[in-house]
Amino acid sequence: AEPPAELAVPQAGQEGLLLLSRIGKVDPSSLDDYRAHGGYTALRTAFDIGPAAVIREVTDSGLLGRGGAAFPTGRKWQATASQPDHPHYLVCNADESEPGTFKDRVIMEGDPYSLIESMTIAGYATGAHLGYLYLRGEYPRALERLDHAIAQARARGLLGDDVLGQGYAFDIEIRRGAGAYICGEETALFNSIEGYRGEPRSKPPFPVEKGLFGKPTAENNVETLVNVLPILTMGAEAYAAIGTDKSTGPKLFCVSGSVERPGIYELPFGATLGELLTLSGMPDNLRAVLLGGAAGGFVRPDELDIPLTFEGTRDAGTTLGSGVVLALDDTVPLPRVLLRIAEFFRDESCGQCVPCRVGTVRQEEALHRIVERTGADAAADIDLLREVGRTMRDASICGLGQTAWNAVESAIDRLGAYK
Ligand code: L3W
Ligand code: SF4
Repeated sequence: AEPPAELAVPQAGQEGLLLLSRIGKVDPSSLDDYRAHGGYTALRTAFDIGPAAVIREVTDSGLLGRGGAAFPTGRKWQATASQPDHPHYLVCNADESEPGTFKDRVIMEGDPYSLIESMTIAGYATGAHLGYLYLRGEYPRALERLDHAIAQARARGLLGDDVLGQGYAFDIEIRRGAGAYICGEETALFNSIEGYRGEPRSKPPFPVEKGLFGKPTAENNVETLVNVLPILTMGAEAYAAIGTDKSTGPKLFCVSGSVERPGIYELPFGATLGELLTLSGMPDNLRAVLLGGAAGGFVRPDELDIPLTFEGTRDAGTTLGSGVVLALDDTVPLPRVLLRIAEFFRDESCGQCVPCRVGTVRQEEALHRIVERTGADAAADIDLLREVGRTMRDASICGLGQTAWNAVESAIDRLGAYK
């Protein structure tokens, strides 16, 4: 098969970046080069201060999960570390499948050792000795680079029975997904690793208590984990000074669609949507922006002053999700985009619960009738969409069903789609 194209990182090599600083500069196949670019200083700091202090730093930094749900990482690590049941596991969620999301791929392909170092720190803090890296199956280059990096780290005593000679044992195993979006949901991911169908479990119990193999598990997104490196090297206080009070630190944004310079951008939380789009070359005829991915929502060109923070997007009635910013100009047929999103959710529903299994089919059918003008009454179909959407949101087991109507709802209510 053709190797996948390298992804665009328009800011690659720019000074002052915290997450992308090594991308394009460091040789991703060289442990020595990683070390020459500051690699493994954070792990040394972690060993110097001990696991409890690492968790304290992460808590004080205000770091929130970057996979979309913004749960406090320090709280998750503390809850895992304090469980009496053993063993504890660390799971890195690298099943990056949200449409329009490609930030984790850039880190894994361009700076793979940073993820290995971060996972080692997370394992140390939470009392885990084994970390699973669950990688999206369609990321062959990331697999190759991570495989190589893990082997090198093992050979050089940075993974294994005695990491850095500090008496701490930690190793990483990669598990590949097989193309199912639902396996990015943390408990479906555990089932997939355990060899079962990738179906979400009911929560609670939360993974911190009963996760992988029924044991206490800290599960974090790739971007969440690599933020731990600047937190430990610069200190929680300096890190927390970046961004806003409630959304601290830097954030990676995945900009795609009708822009001149698509790719991954790193900005401190608090920049506005308009500032990001200006950086990436906004079109004059912008029609809408999909924020947060298929599970997110559309905003209008007159809403570009929305601050890119968890609280700012929530206050504006939308979501930051995993950082998707998909721009659509007025030549893009919006109803077709909505139909495509509905097809995606219908395809990816695991079918375990009725509201989502049936609702995603009914949603697609209604949108299809509206687009093809085969229905008797478009207004009645929009009413049906609302009813089905509400039921999916209220009664689905997991985030897929709960968010499957978000984009369509926002297109109807904010963009006036189908009028
Ligand atoms: C301990 C409690 N832990 C919650 C943990 C929970 C999980 C995290 C968030 O993701 C998002 C959605 C979309 N004690 C806890 C606790 N936790 N309460 O915190 O939990 P939750 O349930 O709010 O969200 P979630 O189901 O993990 C839903 C996004 O995911 N999404 C797609 C994302 C795609 C990517 C990608 O492709 N890279 O990230 C789809 O829905 O934004 O907000 O760990 O265990 N009391
Ligand atoms: Fe499966 Fe959908 Fe139910 Fe989630 S909401 S468990 S994806 S059927």
